[in-house]
Amino acid sequence: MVTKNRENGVLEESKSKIKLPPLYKVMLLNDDFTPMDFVVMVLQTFFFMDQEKATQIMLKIHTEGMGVCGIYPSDIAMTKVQQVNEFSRQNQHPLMCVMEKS
Ligand code: TYC
Repeated sequence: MVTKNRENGVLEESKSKIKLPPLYKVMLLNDDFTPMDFVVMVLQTFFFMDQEKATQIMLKIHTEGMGVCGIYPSDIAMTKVQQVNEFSRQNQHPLMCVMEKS
């Protein structure tokens, strides 16, 4: 972008001032009780993964303790967290979905 320097009025090339929105990782935490097929279904339903990808991510969470399901702007990330946690509670599972600044 070309802007005028405040001090000397000279036109200068400067970095773009356009700010990208902050992004958040939406993650699932492992627990000992939620069935694996429920987690796979959550990943397919709320994060639009196919069966293979969902199974791969579920197993990663199961072995490593947590895993990233997607990266979104804050309002979308908050909605995903709310929807997944509400859905898990409705189905009597302790599955936890959380978000963290990316
Ligand atoms: N650990 C669970 C089990 O053995 C499966 C599981 C995977 C639970 C991922 C939560 O985010 C999770 N049934």
